[in-house]
Amino acid sequence: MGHLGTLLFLLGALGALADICNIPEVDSTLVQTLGQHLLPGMDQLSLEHLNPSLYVGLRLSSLEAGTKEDLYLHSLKLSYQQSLLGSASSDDNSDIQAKPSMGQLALYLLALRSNCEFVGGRKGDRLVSQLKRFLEDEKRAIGDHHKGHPHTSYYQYGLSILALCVHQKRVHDSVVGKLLYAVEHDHHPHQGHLSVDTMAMAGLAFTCLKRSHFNPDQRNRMTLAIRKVQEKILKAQTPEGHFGNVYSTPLALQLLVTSHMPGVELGIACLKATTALLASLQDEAVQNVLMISQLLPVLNQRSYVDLISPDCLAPRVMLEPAVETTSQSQVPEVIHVMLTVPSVWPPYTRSISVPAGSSLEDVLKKAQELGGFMYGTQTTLSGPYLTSVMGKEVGEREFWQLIRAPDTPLQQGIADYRPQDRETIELRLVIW
Ligand code: B12
Repeated sequence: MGHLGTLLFLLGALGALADICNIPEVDSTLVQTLGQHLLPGMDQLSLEHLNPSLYVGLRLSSLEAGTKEDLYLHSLKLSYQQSLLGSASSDDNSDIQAKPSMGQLALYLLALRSNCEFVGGRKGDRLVSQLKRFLEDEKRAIGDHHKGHPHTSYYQYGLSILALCVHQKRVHDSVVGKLLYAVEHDHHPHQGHLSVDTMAMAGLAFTCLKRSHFNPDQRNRMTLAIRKVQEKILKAQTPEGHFGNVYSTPLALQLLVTSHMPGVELGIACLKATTALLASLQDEAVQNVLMISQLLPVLNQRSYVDLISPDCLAPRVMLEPAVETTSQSQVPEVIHVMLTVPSVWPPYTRSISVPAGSSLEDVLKKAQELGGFMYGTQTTLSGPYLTSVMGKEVGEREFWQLIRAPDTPLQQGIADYRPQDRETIELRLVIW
C-alpha cells in the first residue's frame, strides 16, 4: 500500500507538471542575438518608425539596452502624446502624419506599464478615454447582433482591452461581451475564423480581466472562453510543434504560460512548441522586429499579463551591439522570380531578375523600375505592408495577399521574404 501511495504521489506530481506550460531556459547567446536585431530600430525615433511593441518586448525580456531604452521611451511619450493629444490645428488636413491606431495606442499604454508607470494625470486620462471611445466605436461596428466587423480587427480589440486592464481601467461588460461572442462563435459560417494570434490575444485579455476581478458577471463566460482559446491553440499545433505557424507561436505560448489545463498534457505541447521555435531560430526564421518583440517575453518565461504588476527591478543583461562581420564581396548570382497579378485587367506576369538573397520588396522595386508594374506600401509595426498594386488600393476588409504559386500564402511580408530562383509569386486581392 505504501508503494502504491508513493507511486500515486509521483504520478500526481508528474500530472501537475504536465498540465502547466513551462518554457525551458534558453541559451543566453541566442537571446542576445535576437535582441541585437532590435538595436538598429531603436535609433529611429520618428513617430512613423517608433514601435511601442519593441519597448514592451525588451522590458519583459532578460535584456536591457541602458540609456537607449530610456531615450526610446521618452521619444514614444513625446510622439504619442503629441500626435494623439496635439493642438486642434494638428487635426486639420494639413497634418500629414497619420495618428496612431487603436492598437498602437494600446501598445503605447503597454509600454508605459512595462516601465511600471500607471497612465494618469490629465493627459493620461484623455488617452484612456480615447482608447475607450475607440472600443465603443468598434463595438458599434460589430453591431447589436454581431453581424458586422470591427474596423480594425478582433486582434486590436483584444489588445486594447488588455492594455486598459493592466492599467486597472475597466471596460463595460458590453465591450467585453463582443470579444467573448467572437471567441464563442468562432465557427460562425459568416464570420470566418479567428487566427491563433487573435485567439491568443483575446485569451490574454480575458486572463487579465479575471486576475483583476473585473467584469465579475462575465467571469464564467471568460473561464470558458479561455478554455476554448487554449483548446483551439493546442489543436492548431503542427507536426513540427508550432502553434499555427512559427510567427503565432510566441503569442500562443504567452497565453499558455499564463494558464493551466487540468487533464491535458499542456507541458508536453509547450515543450514541443519551444523545441520547434528554437529550431526555427537557429534557421534565422525570426528576424522581424515585431516578431522578436512578441517572442522575447516568452524566452524569459513572461507574458503581457505580467504587466498587471511588472517587475521593473528584475536584473537584465546588457544588450551588446552585434560584431560586424566583413563578408567577401563576390559578384552575386542572379535569380529569376516570376511576378504575377491575375486580379487586375490586363493581368500582369513578368520574370524579374534580381541578385540572389533579394527580398520580395526588391523584386517589386525592380518590376516597377522596368515599367508596367506599380505598387504602394504603408509603414506598420511589422514593416512595409503592401496596400496597392497596379494602382488598385485595398478597400475595407480587402488585402493584397502574398502567395507562392500555386497556392501557398507567405508567412512573411515583402521586406522579409526572400524568394528562391524560378519561384512564382502571386499578388492576389482577397477579402479577409
Ligand atoms: C490582423 C492581421 C492581418 C490583417 C490586417 C488588416 C487589418 N485591418 O487588421 C490581414 C488579414 C489583412 C493580414 C494580412 C497579412 N498578414 Co497579418 N496579421 C494580423 C495580426 C493578427 C494582427 C496585426 C495587428 O493588428 N497588430 C497590432 C497593430 C497595433 O499593429 P500595426 O502594425 O499597426 O498593425 C498593422 C500591421 O500589422 C498590418 N499587417 C497585418 N499583417 C501584416 C503582415 C506584414 C508582414 C506586415 C508588414 C504588416 C501587416 O495590418 C495591421 C493593421 O493595419 C498579426 C498577428 C501578430 N502576431 O502580430 C498578423 C501577422 C502580422 N500577419 C502576418 C502575415 C504573414 C500577413 C501576410 C503577409 C499574409 C499573406 N501571405 O499575404 C498579409 C500582409 C500582406 C501585405 N499586403 O503586405 C504574420 C507576419 C509574420 C512575420 N514574419 O512578420 C502575422 C504575425 C501572423 C502570423 N502568425 O503569421 N494580417
